[in-house]
Amino acid sequence: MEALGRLEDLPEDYRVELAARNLVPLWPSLRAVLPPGVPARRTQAICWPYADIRPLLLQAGELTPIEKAERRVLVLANPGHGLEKMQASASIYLGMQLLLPGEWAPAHRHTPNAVRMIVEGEGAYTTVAGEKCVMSRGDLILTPTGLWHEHGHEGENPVVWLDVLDLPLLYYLEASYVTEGRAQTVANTAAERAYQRGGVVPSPLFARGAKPFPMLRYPWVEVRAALCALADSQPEIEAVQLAYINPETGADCQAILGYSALLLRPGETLALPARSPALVMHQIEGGTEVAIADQRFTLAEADTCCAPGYVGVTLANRSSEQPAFLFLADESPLHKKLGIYETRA
Ligand code: GTQ
Repeated sequence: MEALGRLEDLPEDYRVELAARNLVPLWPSLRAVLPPGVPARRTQAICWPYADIRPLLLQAGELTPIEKAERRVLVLANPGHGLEKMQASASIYLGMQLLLPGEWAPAHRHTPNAVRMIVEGEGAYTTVAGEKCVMSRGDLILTPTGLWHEHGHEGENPVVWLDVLDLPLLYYLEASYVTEGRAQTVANTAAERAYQRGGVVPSPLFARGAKPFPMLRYPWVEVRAALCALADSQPEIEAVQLAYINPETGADCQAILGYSALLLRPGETLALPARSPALVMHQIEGGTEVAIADQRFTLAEADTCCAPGYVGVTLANRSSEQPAFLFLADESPLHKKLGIYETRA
């Protein structure tokens, strides 16, 4: 590929003329914005061990009362983007949130979509659009765009969860904002029970549900059991992986980021192909050796790491006796909608 003219090749007075009129020559930057073959990526392969986060998060609990934080979160920031950008990848935000017994994080709703993966503790809940979603370790709770949500805690010990949002994308689109609200009235609980069996959905008087987000809580006991059943029933399957979907449509459960749960069989090594979206991995149970290009991480329970797009990722269960369970988040729904989704061998 031919080298193109540089900015310095242009006469100073010409460059000044251009800048004065808010004009920029393309050719000195063309290769930077359209690099050959593989995109430029700021996203670095990074691991955030929970053992590092936990003491600092508990310290935040002592330093900053919930009233002064609204959401008491330490953001898992990728240094490749600059820490102040609060990005794990181009489109993914990750935060570890702490709620102490008796605390309440007030109701609001915002344009970014959020999900929570519960990391530790019992007794907390999120109320989403009037539905009280109990938080237990490994549960996935959706807070889709525009739905009211607030967090409360009726238990005895700190509760911690991982927030995953498409905030960086919405912020970049100049479409990220919040609306404050009053405490919600709990209208119903455990609507997820209506969708507990795969292949059947409620159809009262021949009518199907019309809610865009019918299922808000995906209990870990159910997902774990489904993973184990899949591993048992299909020993030849390439990967024991389940997608979190909208049970009414079968589509991804949210529009921008995609979520799945993965079981690594005892002793299993799984090579994920290089794909265009960035990928976040969070260890729910067990331990995993992760290889991302020439980087190596060891994930213990509650650890989180991320990989840029267009690189292969290899996952190896550290145990030869127990399965390992991972929660995966990626940008594939977005890439598919944009028509830029790719897998490379
Ligand atoms: O719990 O509503 O990590 O609004 C960032 C923004 C969590 C939340 C975050 C939020 C929330």
